[in-house]
Amino acid sequence: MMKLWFAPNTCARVTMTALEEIGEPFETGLVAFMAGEHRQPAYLAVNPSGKVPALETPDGVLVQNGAMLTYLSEAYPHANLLPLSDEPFKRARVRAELFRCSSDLHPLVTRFVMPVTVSTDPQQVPQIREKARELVTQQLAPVEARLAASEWYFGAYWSVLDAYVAWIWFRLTGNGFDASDFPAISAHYAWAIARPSAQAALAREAEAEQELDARGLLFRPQFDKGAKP
Ligand SMILES: N[C@@H](CCC(=O)N[C@@H](CS)C(=O)NCC(=O)O)C(=O)O
Repeated sequence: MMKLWFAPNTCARVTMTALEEIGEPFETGLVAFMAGEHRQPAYLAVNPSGKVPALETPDGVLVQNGAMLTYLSEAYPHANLLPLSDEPFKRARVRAELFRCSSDLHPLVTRFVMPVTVSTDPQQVPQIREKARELVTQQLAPVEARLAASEWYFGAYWSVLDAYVAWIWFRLTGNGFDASDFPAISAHYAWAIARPSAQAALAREAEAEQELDARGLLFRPQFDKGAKP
């Protein structure tokens, strides 16, 4: 059985949604950031980067959302996690969209939500957030264009890109990002999180949050206004 290492509200939600979509039982391992568990040897042995998610598979451990999602889409083609093709160029195009989320958008989202990762000087926070907002806005433009043209990221059918964009949107708007310039992404968010696989992932997160809360370890980003999907 596969095991997903995760923390609630993080990008691990995307891989968790993919696993729910596949529909086979999987285990989870909760990483308590507030207890520094992601920096402790036990977890560093799983993911030396000290980040979630990490996925234990029958073939070994995988890290990086992009790698996990590609692996899962190929290992479980019935789940239609990503558009599959025999043509290398078409496959590369799909990966480029995945990396748009994991490599372009995600680091900017982190800068916006947790400017402390850039500078611990409180006076610099407004500037860091404003620059991140500007760059996120640029990077979201092609996503908005796609979702204005079709219901799902790749057209008529759901894919894990829809889960990825939904997580990015949750993270941004839950932390003070102005949604008004992105009506298509806003609308897409509502139906992306209504999908049963997304709801199942959110239910697992809610359980994990209760567990962390009971241990006094519930993590909230500095700018979290408490927005919940
Ligand atoms: N490129 C990695 C990014 C993973 C990542 O940044 N995860 C965040 C949560 S969303 C994390 O674990 N942060 C903890 C830290 O960096 O200390 C991926 O796509 O898997």
